Amino acid sequence: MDHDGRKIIHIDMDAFYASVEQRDFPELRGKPIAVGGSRERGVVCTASYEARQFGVKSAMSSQKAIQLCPDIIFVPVRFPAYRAVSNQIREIFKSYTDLVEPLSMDEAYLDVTYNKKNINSAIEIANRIREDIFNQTQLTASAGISFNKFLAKTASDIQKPNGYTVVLPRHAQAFLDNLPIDKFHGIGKVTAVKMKKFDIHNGLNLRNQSQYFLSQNFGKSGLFYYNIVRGLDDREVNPTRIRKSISAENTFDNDIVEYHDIEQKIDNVIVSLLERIKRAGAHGLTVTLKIKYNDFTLRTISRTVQRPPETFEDFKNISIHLLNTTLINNKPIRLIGLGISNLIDQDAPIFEIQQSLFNINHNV
Ligand code: TTP
Ligand code: MG
Repeated sequence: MDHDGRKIIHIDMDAFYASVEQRDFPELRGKPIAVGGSRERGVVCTASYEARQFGVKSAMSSQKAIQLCPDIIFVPVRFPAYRAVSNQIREIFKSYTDLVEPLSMDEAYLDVTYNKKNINSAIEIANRIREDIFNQTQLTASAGISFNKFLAKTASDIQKPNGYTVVLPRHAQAFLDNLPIDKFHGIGKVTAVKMKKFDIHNGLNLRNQSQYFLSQNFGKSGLFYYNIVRGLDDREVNPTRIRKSISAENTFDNDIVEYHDIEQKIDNVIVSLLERIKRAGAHGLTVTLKIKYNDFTLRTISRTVQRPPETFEDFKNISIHLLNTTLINNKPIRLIGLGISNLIDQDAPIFEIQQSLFNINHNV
């Protein structure tokens, strides 16, 4: 297998919010807990491993969680506590290398090909980092170790919690061939269902497809799938990547046409977006609505406002306005996305904010 000798580690904290809650409130240890939501309403951000045994997962409604696990305890989110841990683990990463690319509060890629401690073995580095994290935070993390980002990320999920998985170059093709299609990071739920309809159930099945077939059926992502299943991923670990936007989108199992349905799907996307915005602690001035029709034509339309929208209602008003401006009647829709960009620092005073802008892009 082709590779350039890089050593990439992906680290991801185990049941992050839930573990912090169990650490800080000993009465919750060993119990099934859900962070976020309440007995009455809402969505679970994450569940402790005790609750996962009952099938409770991230993004599940709290009602469903109670059905699966009647004794589940709901705990409110405490972002400042998670952010504090996030800062601690980033300092640990930086004591090994400056090539750290955080993906969210609880996970990051590290390129340790050259590292500050001159340790040759990436496995040793990953395990020292996990040990440092445990010693400093009393929390566990899992690691994936390989020669590119895709393999490291996919590997870190395999021995969760508190484990690590190594994918060496000589084992990579077998690892990928045997990997169920749902476990490929970057292949979403809807795409996985579509692949299964083509009888693509694992990496080997995927590798047997031509580049042409994959591009025809999966658009731009087709080439990415063609490459990753061969262990080809030359994306660099980018420590300066600055987050420019935050978005959420939803691809539907069945295309939708009715205005009422479209509105309801937008509501769902707003809920996901709000959660991501909160998690990132971000504020943005430009809202963009994206609609993909069933013939794969894509429309994006955006609006820039003077104060960052914060509430569900703020987003609803703007997105319905954008929807009404761009909607093509009776054309079935397969995907709706919503994002914010033009991110601002919430603590900085807002001196100059552009006039309200209105941009429409039609891309086919
Ligand atoms: P993840 O790393 O995806 O999940 P996790 O750390 O809870 O569990 P795992 O052991 O499987 O890694 O997400 C990190 C945190 O982000 C998670 O603790 C809560 C938050 N989160 C949400 O708020 N909503 C979501 O839908 C997901 C997936 C995560
Ligand atoms: Mg995690």
